[in-house]
Amino acid sequence: MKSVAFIGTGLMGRPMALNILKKSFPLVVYNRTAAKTAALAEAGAKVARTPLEAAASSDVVITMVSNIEAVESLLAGRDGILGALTPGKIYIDMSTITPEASRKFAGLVEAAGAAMLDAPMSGSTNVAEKGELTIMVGGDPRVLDEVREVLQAMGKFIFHVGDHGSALALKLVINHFVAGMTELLAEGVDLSQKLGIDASVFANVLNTSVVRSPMYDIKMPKMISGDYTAQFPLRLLVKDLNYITQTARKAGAAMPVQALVRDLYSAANDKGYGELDFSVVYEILGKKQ
Ligand code: NA7
Repeated sequence: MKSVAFIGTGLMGRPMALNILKKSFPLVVYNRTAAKTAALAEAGAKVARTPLEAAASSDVVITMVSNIEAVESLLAGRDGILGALTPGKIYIDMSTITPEASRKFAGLVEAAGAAMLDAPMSGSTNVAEKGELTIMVGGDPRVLDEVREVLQAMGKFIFHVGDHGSALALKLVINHFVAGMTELLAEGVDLSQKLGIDASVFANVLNTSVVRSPMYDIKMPKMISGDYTAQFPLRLLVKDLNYITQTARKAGAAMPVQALVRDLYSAANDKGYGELDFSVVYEILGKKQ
């Protein structure tokens, strides 16, 4: 059984690491803010003092952190993972970053003699807790085969997408839908309320119609109740929307709606809603009344 280092035990990382532990993989964890490893230590994980120490004692090293800068510092910064990525080791980055940055990191890892996969996922904290994430994988499929059981501890569906960065490219496309559809939902809820339509009738009809989405089942109650406890914090979606804009620009893809959607979420972020669930974008509409 492969030993695993899990680096980045935030909102998503913690339940994912717990699921690795539940499947009995030997696990060492590291988080910049050490207090966030407490629940994992209690569940039986070892806690490393540096990313390098975590990576040195493990066959597979996973990072699950906020953005490009975080991955870069954990990989190539002081006491970084790269120092321990010797031949035979596999590094999996599950953070949402750009395909371009990920390809650059894969170059560094391969130059050190190890292998790398980009493996972003679809699903928020509740799905992560159940171990039912959809995981997209970019990189050599033979490397994926070597770590499939580790990924299956966290995810229900594992898809190989293509070469380095391809899974992140797909992840950004999926998050374009996540953001756009939730903005459409917010507008639909707002309009239906202003037209006097009962919220539960609206929900029932929406979810038996051709535009139904499991995401609406989760996000509409948040808008109606005003309980925006974060499943996916707005600040991270805004980061993804900026990555989508950059990536689309370089690919020559015109995305006029994406630009509008990005600006709406950015406005909500600027209003101080960044730590709340991204469905809080609904509140921007409410306040226009
Ligand atoms: P969280 O809960 O915001 O957690 C982010 C994690 O990233 C957390 O462990 C942070 O450590 C870590 N982080 C952020 N910046 C750095 C730097 N510069 N160096 C080291 N570690 C850092 O996010 P989620 O768990 O919801 O999401 C993680 C990824 O999945 C993200 O890419 C999403 O878009 C999808 P901290 O605890 O702040 O010390």
